[in-house]
Amino acid sequence: MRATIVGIATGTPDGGVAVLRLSGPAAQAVAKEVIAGELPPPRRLLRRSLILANSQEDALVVSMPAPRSFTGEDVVELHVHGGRGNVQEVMAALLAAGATAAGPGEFTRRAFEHGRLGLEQAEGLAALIGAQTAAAAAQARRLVAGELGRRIDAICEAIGELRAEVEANLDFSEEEERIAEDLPRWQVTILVFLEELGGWLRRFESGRRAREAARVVLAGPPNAGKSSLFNALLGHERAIVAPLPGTTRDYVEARVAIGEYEAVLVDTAGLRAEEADPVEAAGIVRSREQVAAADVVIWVEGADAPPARERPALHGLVIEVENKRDLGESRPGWLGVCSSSGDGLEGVVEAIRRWFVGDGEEPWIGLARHYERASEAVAALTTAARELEAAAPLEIVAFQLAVAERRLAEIRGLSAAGPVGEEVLARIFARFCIGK
Ligand SMILES: Nc1nc2c(ncn2[C@@H]2O[C@H](COP(=O)(O)OP(=O)(O)O)[C@@H](O)[C@H]2O)c(=O)[nH]1
Ligand SMILES: [Mg+2]
Repeated sequence: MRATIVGIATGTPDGGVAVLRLSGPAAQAVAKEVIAGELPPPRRLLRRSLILANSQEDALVVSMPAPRSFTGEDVVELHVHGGRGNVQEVMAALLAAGATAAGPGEFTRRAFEHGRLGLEQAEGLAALIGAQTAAAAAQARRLVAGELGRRIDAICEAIGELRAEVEANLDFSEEEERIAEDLPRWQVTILVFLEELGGWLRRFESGRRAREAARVVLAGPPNAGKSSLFNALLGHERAIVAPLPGTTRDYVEARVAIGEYEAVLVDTAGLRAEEADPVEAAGIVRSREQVAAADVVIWVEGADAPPARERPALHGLVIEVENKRDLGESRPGWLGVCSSSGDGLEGVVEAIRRWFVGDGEEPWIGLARHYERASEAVAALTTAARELEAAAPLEIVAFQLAVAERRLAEIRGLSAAGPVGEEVLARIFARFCIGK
């Protein structure tokens, strides 16, 4: 019989309340052993005393019998007072009653094994627990809710239908005419699949951006007001501002919220050609490195200065900002700001935000594994389309369609499509905390 596991389900045992969760065939028996009195009826949270080694603990207990529980097994949750000492004592009582301590991700893994969750939903849970921003959490919740899973099921079914049709023609390969009739329709169908999957890959990419912090580098000539703009965006004086050119010697970075997203803002030493002292020169080398690694470059020049003579090749999203607009305007078309008063700052924030939202399609969470499998499905479908075009044997076309189906099904971890290897599962669930 499978072990009945117990884990602390709340993030920290030092909260006001801690939740211990039992899952497995003996969950109810183990709980009964510790509770004075009856186990509450299913799905009702009732107050019970727990008998501990030297005292009693006042708890709220809920029982969720299989299969309608998170893991698909019998589950009992005990809500007890928080605090390490108390939680350890309750834990000890449950272990003494026959439960085994859960490993990282073991509850979620059981949920996956009992078909309560697709693998991508399990990964979504890990992402939700690890989400550092509201945007990341929102995406993770959608993954957990099964949005991607439903689309995968739908497209796999459609690819499967096409494959069945192609396979049905395998035996009639001499009937060239019939196949010639179906061919254009098959090709169009594959193109529709490719378009859909191409959209997924784009949305995975914007999802990745939304979850990560963008590296936003402020660069430009000395004295343009880069450090002033950096401080203004941060809302406090972090970088040194001075009227002397060459004040910022090394780069300075800080995290800043960009609406619901997050950015690492980097202030750099001004770029100038004319010779600087060795320290400033070293700073300039670093500035160039920062610019090269940037997702977004905010190129700053001051309204009181002539156009910069030196401007490195910029890539990524480039935002041209003219600072010191209180002193005039000499670069029409640039975003104008006045770092000293804060005028125009919202425009800069909005421009950075565009890096995250991209072309407006709603971003999806796409973990690296999802992106890889979907890309492999795209490659297989592309090959299938090319082979149809080249009048290759239909077996080969059907094979490529099957590969595409299998790659997509692997995102969900479905065993019908050939089980996802133990190694992959172990890697995914090892990332969880204990108790999840
Ligand atoms: N009038 C005006 N002066 C500014 C503004 N922003 C910065 N400065 C001044 O420009 C000088 C250089 O600023 P700083 O932020 O150190 O420039 P950096 O070398 O590009 O980092 C300082 O004397 C700032 O007070 C602005 O919006 N208006
Ligand atoms: Mg500076």
